[in-house]
Amino acid sequence: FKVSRISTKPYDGQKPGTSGLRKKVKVFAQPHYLENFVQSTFNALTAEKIKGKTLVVSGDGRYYSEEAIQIIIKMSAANGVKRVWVGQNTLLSTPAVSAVIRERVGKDGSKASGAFILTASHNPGGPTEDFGIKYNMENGGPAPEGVTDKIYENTTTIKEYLTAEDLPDVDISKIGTTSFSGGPDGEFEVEVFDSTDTYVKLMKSIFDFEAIKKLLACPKFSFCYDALHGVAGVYAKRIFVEELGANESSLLNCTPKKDFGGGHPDPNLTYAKELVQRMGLGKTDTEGEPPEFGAAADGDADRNMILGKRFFVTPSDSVAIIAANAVEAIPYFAGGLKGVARSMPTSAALDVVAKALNLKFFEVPTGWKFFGNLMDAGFCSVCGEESFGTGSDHVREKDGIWAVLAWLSILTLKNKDKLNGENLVTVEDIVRQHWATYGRHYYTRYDYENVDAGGAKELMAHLVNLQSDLSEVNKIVKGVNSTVANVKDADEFEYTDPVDGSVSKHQGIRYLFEDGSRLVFRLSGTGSEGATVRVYIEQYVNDSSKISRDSQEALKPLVDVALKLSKMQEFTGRSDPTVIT
Ligand code: VG1
Ligand code: CO
Repeated sequence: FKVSRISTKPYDGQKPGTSGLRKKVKVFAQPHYLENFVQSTFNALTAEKIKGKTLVVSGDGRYYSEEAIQIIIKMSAANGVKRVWVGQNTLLSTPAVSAVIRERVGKDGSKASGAFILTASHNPGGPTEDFGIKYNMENGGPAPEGVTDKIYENTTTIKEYLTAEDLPDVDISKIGTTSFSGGPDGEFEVEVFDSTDTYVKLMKSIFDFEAIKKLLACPKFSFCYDALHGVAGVYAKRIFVEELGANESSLLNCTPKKDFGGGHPDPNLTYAKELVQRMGLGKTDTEGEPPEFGAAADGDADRNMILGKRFFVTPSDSVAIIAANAVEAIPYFAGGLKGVARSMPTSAALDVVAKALNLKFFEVPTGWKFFGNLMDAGFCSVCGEESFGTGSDHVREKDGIWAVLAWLSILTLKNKDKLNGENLVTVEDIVRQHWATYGRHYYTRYDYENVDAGGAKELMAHLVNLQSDLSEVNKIVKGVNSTVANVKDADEFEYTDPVDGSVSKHQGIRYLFEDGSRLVFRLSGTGSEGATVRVYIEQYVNDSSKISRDSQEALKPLVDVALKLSKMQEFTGRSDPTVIT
């Protein structure tokens, strides 16, 4: 094949956000748009990290993935990449990509040095919806800010890209290797492989599948998993049904679709409607008794929502409960946890566990890329975000299926003597027991999606301004509700990476109250249109008579304060949030 140099001009706005570049499909489909980003990535990595190497290219299978993969294959060949690995039918979950980079060995002993992940994660897909791309490094984790900044810089000056125009399209529906000769750097190869093998092997090395199987076989236990038509379905079938013996009818929406069946593949109480209904949490009653355990994933299967019968587990509690039980419940952690970490807006439930168990603890900015350095340095085993992301150092991404297996392992542990008749310990029991031991962090997040970007910026600027005068802040607080504690501190979160010393500024506006309550305000970095304002609201109670309230009710005074302090309605024109989690 021949290498062509194609002239191009920069596009505005190719700055990767919290997790890669996400735009409408029609933006990505403009001439040279994707090509500019891919070439800018190659240039940022430098030829040394590209030439002769193996790259993984796959994703959640959303609309435009097939076209994008063929483009990236041709550009890889032209840039001197030796080998491209593609999951069958373009499919690899984000955590599976991470696992493939870290674990998979090719026939000739080759290992991957990085990956393009094609996903916009929890954003909807289809011709009028979102596509996305991000680059992961040789440790299996998202490119750090140093690299994404360089990629962005390159997109602003790019003049040409390299591609192999005459390379025929590769059939990515069939497993096998296709070789092409005659390139300037010798042979080039595309290998299409099974999307699940490497990942399933890894999961089997972490969890006790035999024990979990017994729980699933117990007549008193029932299970339901909703993949929201994302890539998780492929793994759910293989792991829950084929390996663990769950009934096929336990699976909802487990056939991946390019447009996620028209839905919003975000596992929360608003968008995972069918599962919420089945678990008895819907507005109307379901027919019959809901399952004991339910879970859902987002489009690329790195997120998870955990539900019990008529019971929602807040993600911030979920990671704390996993950390508290990991050593006993999960063979991978039998030797102990190296440490734990959470993102800043995530509740302090994990902090309390870390303290009680005397574990190293870290608070990082939003986005999984910040956990990777801690894990590589051996500082952290389990980590999580309030945004339905939970994971461990088995890969360098959050992992939706892993979180479900972790919960199944905890349920297995708590029920090990009960499988022959007695009533089972439920998800709700486990959470309530946790609150009784460690106290409860009431937690909620209000999202105002797709508001005017200008208004959102002004709102944030106003909140920063306000921080200079806490007596003024406390006047507003007391004016809204005199029972709310005083604000004792307010700042913008800034993070210095303890491993490489890099500094990330402006990572969210915090208001910290005397009783430990917190309000956090951030703008989303994953949207593709307008702006999304996120408000995180948290309150800790350690008095056992106060841990059983409804969380929206308990948090109402703080929510009122948040809306007043931020002048939410004034700046965004919204009287209500789009989503409450
Ligand atoms: C959101 C979440 C963040 C998560 C990120 C990627 O980012 O808040 O916690 O890491 O999505 O998740 P933001 O900037 O929109 O708040 V996913 O599942 O899109 O890879
Ligand atoms: Co995701």
